[in-house]
Amino acid sequence: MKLYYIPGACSLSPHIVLNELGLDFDLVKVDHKTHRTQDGRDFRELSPFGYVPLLELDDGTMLREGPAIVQYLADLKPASRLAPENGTLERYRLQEWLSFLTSEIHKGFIPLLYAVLAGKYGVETAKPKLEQRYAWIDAQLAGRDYLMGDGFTAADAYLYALTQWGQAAWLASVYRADIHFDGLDNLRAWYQRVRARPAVRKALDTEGLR
Ligand SMILES: N[C@@H](CCC(=O)N[C@@H](CS)C(=O)NCC(=O)O)C(=O)O
Repeated sequence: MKLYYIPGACSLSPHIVLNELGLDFDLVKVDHKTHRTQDGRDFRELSPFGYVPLLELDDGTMLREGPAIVQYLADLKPASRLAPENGTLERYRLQEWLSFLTSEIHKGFIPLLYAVLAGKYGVETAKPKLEQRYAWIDAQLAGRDYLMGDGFTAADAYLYALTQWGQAAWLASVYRADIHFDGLDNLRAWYQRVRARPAVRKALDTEGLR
């Protein structure tokens, strides 16, 4: 299996999941400016829109879209409980989280990513919405270690990959668009808890993120 990734991008989520599962995999780095892979291929020929994550299976099948990729991976090792069993209400709860993260948080960052083009108005619209959604996540984390309760799931990996964007220097430099987590004590404790996991530390080290 190969995971195509850009350091620090949303592909960090399946990277963490692969580490958590202890699966054998290769990483292929993609240059976000040139869209070329580290072995010199044009990434847009592999991924229609040129975005990561992309998972290449051993038979050459390509699987796209982060929420689908992490569920595919977790289902390879059901005992890991990174995704609850298919067909159970808990599985739909995981999909509820992954859908929320992909549409409300992940894509919520887009106007900030494009803030230079969108201008100050775009930031002033996008930032409070993200902060409101992070406050809601903070409330959901009250009294629980991870998003779905006592155990780490694929949803935690995704939220971690997205939350580290919040205070990135490039956001702070553009119209002070960085997201503040002040007062969100549950979220901050969760972040440190996830960050301390060996699988997460290994992914951060590999991507040169600290
Ligand atoms: N819908 C896709 C979105 C993936 C996405 O937005 N990837 C970004 C990084 S977080 C990317 O590769 N951007 C590079 C580009 O678009 O050129 C998913 O959820 O997997």
